[in-house]
Amino acid sequence: MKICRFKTNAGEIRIGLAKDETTIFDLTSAGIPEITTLLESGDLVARLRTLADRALPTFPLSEVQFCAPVKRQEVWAAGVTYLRSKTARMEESDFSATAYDKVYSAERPEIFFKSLAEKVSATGGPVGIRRDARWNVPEPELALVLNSAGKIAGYTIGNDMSSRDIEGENLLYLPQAKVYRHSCALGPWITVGVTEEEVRHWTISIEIRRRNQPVFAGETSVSQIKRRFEELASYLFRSQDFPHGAVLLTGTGVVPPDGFTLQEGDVVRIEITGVGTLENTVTLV
Ligand code: DO4
Ligand code: MG
Repeated sequence: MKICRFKTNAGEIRIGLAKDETTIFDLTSAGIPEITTLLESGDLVARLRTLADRALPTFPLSEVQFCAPVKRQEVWAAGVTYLRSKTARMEESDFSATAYDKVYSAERPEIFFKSLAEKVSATGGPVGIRRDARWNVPEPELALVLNSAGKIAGYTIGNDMSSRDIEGENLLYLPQAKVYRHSCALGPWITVGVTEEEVRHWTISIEIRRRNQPVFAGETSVSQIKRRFEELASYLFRSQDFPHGAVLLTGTGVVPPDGFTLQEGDVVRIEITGVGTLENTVTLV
């Protein structure tokens, strides 16, 4: 089952449940105030089934706009969880190569802060490339949607936009390489009621188009993530409280070739089987 936040033609933000490929149920009309409320439910799938059985109003998907599927959750990101990410980063920086090598196999994963909810771009919105960086890439990632107890309530798509030259120059610059205007996009759906084993069969693919021509395409499997999802979530929640829940990106396994950098106007399309497609246009920030 898939839930979302969406904006109506009248400009109201509402919570939706996918009815079929073209229609959503309006859960706001059933008294669901926010997506975070749903994610706290003990048996979310049963609750959604009960809601779907009621004659709720619907909206055609073609008449609404997706919002980012977060309202108050902080967004965090795990890194170097795929072998591909480790080797790409070791090549990008002699200076930090040992750190990437070590964290890949260390007990404690790399986890960093990525975004406040209100700064996240929705599908159809912008993703940024820094004007003081010369090597910018998208990072297509599976995102865990966690409730306030740290339990995985669902899964969405994340784009962890990154400036590789800034990151490669010195690891202490990581927050600047990772956190800036429009550096994070999420959505469109949160898929619920699936197990980690099922999700590990999903594929993550990315296509970047420039003036309507493909300039990069790549693909990986969620099965390539080295760590268990619960392990990543439990480290995020160690000595931390997230009263509204949190989103945790799980790292990238697709890295464009070293000569590739994003340009303003490029369209980044990330698809995860089981969730949908997150599409954003690159803007210079
Ligand atoms: O340590 C750098 C960031 C790693 C990252 O974002 C990833 O592997 O996806
Ligand atoms: Mg990343």
